[in-house]
Amino acid sequence: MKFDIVTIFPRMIDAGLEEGVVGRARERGLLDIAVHNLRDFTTDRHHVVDDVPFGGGPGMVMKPEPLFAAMAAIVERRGQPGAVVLLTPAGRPFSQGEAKRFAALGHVAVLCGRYEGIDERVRERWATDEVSIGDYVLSGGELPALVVIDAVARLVPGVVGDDQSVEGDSFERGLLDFPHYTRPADFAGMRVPEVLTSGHHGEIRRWRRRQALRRTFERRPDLLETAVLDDEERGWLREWNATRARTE
Ligand code: 4GX
Repeated sequence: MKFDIVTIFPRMIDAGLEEGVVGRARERGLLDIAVHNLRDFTTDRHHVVDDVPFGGGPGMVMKPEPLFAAMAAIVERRGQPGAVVLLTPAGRPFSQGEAKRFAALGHVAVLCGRYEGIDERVRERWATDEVSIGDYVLSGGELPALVVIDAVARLVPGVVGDDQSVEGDSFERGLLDFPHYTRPADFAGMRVPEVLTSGHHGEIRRWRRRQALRRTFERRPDLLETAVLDDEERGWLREWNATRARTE
């Protein structure tokens, strides 16, 4: 999987991609990630990347020329990406489904904006996808870019050691995760649920499914609209809904 990131803060991107499973996957050659410093694509003495907005108003806008030059260089040196992703609060909400789509493309370029945003002509010519990581305002697209790259990279075969671990990820199943415990079985009187130490693997799986569903029911009922459930899980939901209806 190939990524190209365009930013005025390349060290911020580098730092976020050096650690953990993504860092190790890069070392192993599973991920080919190139970070491009936008200032390298300026032609003026002071490496200026922003300018005042036409029409007036506060803040600055990223100039089109360096961004066009960076994208042209990426296509030339690295090939045509399957997607050019612009991080912006005005984008489609990022999701596990979007991450899967990007992973399947094999080569993704990511544009990190700063200031009030980028010249609209960059978006028109280059952006194939506009993505938001959530409804809050950040100072730039670098942190969202790291979020997107991390979520996509984990879906590349071999990046996460254990494929079953990815399949079990909460949003892969459309439900929140179940609670996890490790040793000691008794920590200052706080005991691990007995079923987990019972060795009854069928009962453990059942308990975990029920806990995952219960958490989703309580915290993120919106996810239940699209979750794939079996008969037993639908039965649990019916019970919990009936209890809620009776106590309201
Ligand atoms: N999810 N920001 C981008 C500057 C900007 C604005 C418009 C391009 C177009 C954000 C988010 C986010 C703040 C990153 C504004 N660049 N991005 N930046 N939330 O808040 O993705």
